[in-house]
Amino acid sequence: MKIERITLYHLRMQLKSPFTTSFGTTYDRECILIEAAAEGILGYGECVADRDPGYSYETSKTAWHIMSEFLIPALLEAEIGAPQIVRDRLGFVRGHPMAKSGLEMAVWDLFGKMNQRSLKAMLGGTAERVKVGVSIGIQASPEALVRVVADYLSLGYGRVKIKIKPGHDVREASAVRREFPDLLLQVDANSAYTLETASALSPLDDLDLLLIEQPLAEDDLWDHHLLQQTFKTPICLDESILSTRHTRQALDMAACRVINIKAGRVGGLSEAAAIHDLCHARGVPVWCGGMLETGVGRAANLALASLPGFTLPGDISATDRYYVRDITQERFVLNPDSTIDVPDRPGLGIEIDHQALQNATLAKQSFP
Ligand code: NPQ
Ligand code: MG
Repeated sequence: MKIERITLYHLRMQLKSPFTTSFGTTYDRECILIEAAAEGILGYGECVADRDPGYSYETSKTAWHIMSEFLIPALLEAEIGAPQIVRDRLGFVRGHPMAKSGLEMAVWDLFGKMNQRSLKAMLGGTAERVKVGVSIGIQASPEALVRVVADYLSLGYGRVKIKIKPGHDVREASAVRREFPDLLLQVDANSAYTLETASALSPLDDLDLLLIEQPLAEDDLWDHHLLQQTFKTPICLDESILSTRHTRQALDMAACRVINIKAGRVGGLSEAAAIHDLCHARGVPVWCGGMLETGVGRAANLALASLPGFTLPGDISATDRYYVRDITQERFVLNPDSTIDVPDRPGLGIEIDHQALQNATLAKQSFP
């Protein structure tokens, strides 16, 4: 197969409620939708880089630049026998995993539609429904946080992740634990601590948390190893894990006991599946992270999370949790057992709501 045309859409989507992490507050989420055309079929992918370089160095504009100047020309030239070759084909560009991942996703969707196979089937997924949870931003006070958690529990979410940062950590997590003694609860610091300041987190070790996510700097596996030695609670790495190689090294180093897998962070679904395979073989639990995806990226997350090693609930919430108006026709709904059904139609299994897409589009460009 040869891709005949690729169209990029720079989107801005209004969140239903602001989302605050240790690196800032987001009101409007930016991303890039990729549309790849071949043999009369359209495949879609989502690049999860945001307007600001808070979670990662990539932004919607760096991703647009890297895709349009380097990645797309290489893809348009290539004979693509399978989605798995995209990773190698784009390997000449250093870094920029979110840009690569969005393009690869569009190729997976194209292939699935051409061959009448779901992404789940192509990746080797097994589950028909996947366990999910909700990620809750930093709130004004512990009391406000407890109220927001209660609201999500009433909607049926069985696992909650709360964002923390210095000054908004132990009191918040303790308040939630006191109110909900049996809740599956975890925290995410997005790299807000150092080995020194993380000593303030030691009371978290008595709260029976599922895990503590990315407390230290993304490029600091060794200090995560030192910190893990002082905690019973598993440390989970997110930002630090950019490849299967990092995964192996982090596990060999005992820098963590759990891995968060996001296709965008690791350069695509192929690499994400490879990290899953490595962890599964070593008996290390993994779960599917989230980047406030639109319905497009969320469909891919559900397919990925259907692989057998995804034993912890993912940061994949129902459509209602995110946007005033999403760009897919599909609404993902939460089942009463805190699961979401994995799409089983060809490719990602979604259809674009073209009116919603048009409303969200800031810029659009086709190549060639
Ligand atoms: C995480 N996600 O696990 C990420 C971080 C995150 C659902 O907690 C704009 C761009 C907003 C990137 C919010 C969740 C974001 C973002 C959160 C990344 O660390
Ligand atoms: Mg995280």
